Amino acid sequence: MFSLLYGLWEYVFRKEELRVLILGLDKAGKTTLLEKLKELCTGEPGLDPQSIVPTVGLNVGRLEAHHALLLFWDLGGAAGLRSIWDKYYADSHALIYVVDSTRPARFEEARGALFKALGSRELFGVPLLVLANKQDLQDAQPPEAMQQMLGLDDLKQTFRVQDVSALTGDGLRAGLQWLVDQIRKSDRAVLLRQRN
Ligand SMILES: Nc1nc2c(ncn2[C@@H]2O[C@H](COP(=O)(O)OP(=O)(O)O)[C@@H](O)[C@H]2O)c(=O)[nH]1
Ligand SMILES: [Mg+2]
Repeated sequence: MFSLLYGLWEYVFRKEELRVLILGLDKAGKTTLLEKLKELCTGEPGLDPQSIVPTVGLNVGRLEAHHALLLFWDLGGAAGLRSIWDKYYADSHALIYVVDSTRPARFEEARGALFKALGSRELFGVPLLVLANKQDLQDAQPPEAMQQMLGLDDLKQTFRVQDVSALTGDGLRAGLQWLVDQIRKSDRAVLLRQRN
């Protein structure tokens, strides 16, 4: 009897793990973002930004926020490393795409890599949070300009552009809250639940 009730309790209150893929070009600020998210969610300081080195493989972060267990995958963004991105598509509930707002010269490359990913069948309907990063720097483009320059108005799925600084943490809580809300509303979450 106890185990039956416990099983029911676990079923009702168990927190579902939501998997979030973090993509973007190299040096966009993905790893700095993940470390800052860890700090915001746990209260413990993340890695010192000075000690973050370019990501070759994968960084993983497991965090609890907004009543959800979140598993983040931060993949290397250098051109030669982007070929492994698609191994993670099918299992992701949501996508965070990080862009360096101070580098207009790379917006076209960032747009190309994003649309290539979104063109994959395995990312169909994925909620997308685009982070216009490095807003602490003076020459950062505002999010409206980024939305236009990245051609996001052509997108079919739910998306939001959030101005953030991965270094200071500004804007990250609002972005994450939006993403978790969107995951909960998305048909994709239902599909992934059925598959697991
Ligand atoms: N000023 C500023 N620098 C940042 C920010 N985010 C990342 N950086 C810097 O950008 C560089 C690349 O960051 P990193 O997290 O390694 O980028 P990744 O290749 O996308 O993982 C590092 O020197 C970071 O300190 C930010 O929000 N503001
Ligand atoms: Mg990195």
